[in-house]
Amino acid sequence: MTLVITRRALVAGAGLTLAGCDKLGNVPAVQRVLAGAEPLHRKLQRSVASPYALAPEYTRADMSPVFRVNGTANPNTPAYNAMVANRFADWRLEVGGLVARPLRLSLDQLRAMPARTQITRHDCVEGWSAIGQWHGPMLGTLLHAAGVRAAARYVVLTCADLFGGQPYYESLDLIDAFHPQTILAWAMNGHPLAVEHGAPVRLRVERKLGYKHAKYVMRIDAVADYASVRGGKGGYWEDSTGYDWYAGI
Ligand SMILES: Nc1nc2c(c(=O)[nH]1)N[C@H]1C(S)=C(S)[C@@H](COP(=O)(O)O)O[C@H]1N2
Ligand SMILES: [Mo]
Repeated sequence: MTLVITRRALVAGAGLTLAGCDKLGNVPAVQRVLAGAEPLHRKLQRSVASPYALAPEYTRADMSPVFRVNGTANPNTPAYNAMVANRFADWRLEVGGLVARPLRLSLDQLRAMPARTQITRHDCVEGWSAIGQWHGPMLGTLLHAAGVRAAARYVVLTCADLFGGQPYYESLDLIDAFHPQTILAWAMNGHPLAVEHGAPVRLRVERKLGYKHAKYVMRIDAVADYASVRGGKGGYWEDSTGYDWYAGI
């Protein structure tokens, strides 16, 4: 029962105005989830900042003249190269797992969705930051359309680039998935997303470190837990180097 109420509160959060976000943080059901059986470090992070606090947003004048490229600069697989050659006309974003209505969206369909524009700072653990403008629908809007089932607690994003034959992947809890600044960006600095920055669509999850911002997103699955996914730590870097899953900033 608690889960159902919580899920509704989170879905409502996706549609809130920015000014309303503080109020959502006070919803008892949301507080219960925060105080629930979460790992200690996550509980501590949530206790010092509202889960709906927003990352700072900047002005056009603050935008970095050069936004560094990190990690994969081109997936360069036969499947990806074929999609690039066809200007992503055959690309489809699949939303599945624990959802009532699985989605299969074309780039045109994604671009037709209501979108948010945000100028934010990207912080990479390798010691660099850059400010850029991102534009795309809130992930929450897609999850709402798909109808996340009560058993779901996380979303797993699977990418087009391969590491040792396995795709890059990342995961978020539903609070971060429905955060207003968590978007599927298809434009950067006013232009369609370039291949080196994750074309055609990459995640922006502005309260998190750089490696959570999955580029080349192909699939999004709602899951009850990520322990049974791949290495069990919730992401490519989490599995391979022990980087923190929460990665809050
Ligand atoms: N699919 C995919 N997503 C990824 C990566 C990657 O290698 N593959 N690298 C991550 C890291 S460590 C960072 S800092 C950012 C870099 O994004 P940028 O190239 O747009 O600067 O993407 C993140 N998302
Ligand atoms: Mo990074």
